Amino acid sequence: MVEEREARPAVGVIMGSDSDWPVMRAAATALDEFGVGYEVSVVSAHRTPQRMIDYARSAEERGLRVIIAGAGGAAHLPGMVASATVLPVIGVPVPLKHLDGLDSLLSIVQMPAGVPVATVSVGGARNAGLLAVRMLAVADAGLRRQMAEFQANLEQLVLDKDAALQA
Ligand code: RP5
Repeated sequence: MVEEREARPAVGVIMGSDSDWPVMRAAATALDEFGVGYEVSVVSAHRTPQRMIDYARSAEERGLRVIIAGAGGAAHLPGMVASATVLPVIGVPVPLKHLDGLDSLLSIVQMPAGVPVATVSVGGARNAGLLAVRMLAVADAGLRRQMAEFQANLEQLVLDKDAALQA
């Protein structure tokens, strides 16, 4: 069940390039499933550094509560954004055609102590969306109920598949 929420987006979904969108849209889909408002922007650590800093510094006062940041290759966006905001940042390593996303993963996950980024799997944008929902659910009983329902459905799906296998 999706409930009505505040009009201002709670989640910022950003990515280093519009070429990341085919991977990153799964985060937006997950947020849609829970009725969580979000904004989507291309913000590049290397090509638009000032825009990245402005985005991170203004995020909290604009009402964002969580930032999902995806990037590929030398994927510095999630870590740099985390360094310029107090909001939780979830990093999505986007796989490019070389190195299978291992470069993206290592660029995002190996943060220095003091500047955390919650890194999901390579291409794991759906889990980034779901993790953002869980973060928001800490202070939102309605979202917690939705998440419990989602998990129960997930379990039922596996049980149904197993039953089909046994038949
Ligand atoms: C990164 O460079 C972006 O996040 C993207 O994954 C990668 C390639 O960008 P494009 O050359 O496709 O714009 O910063």
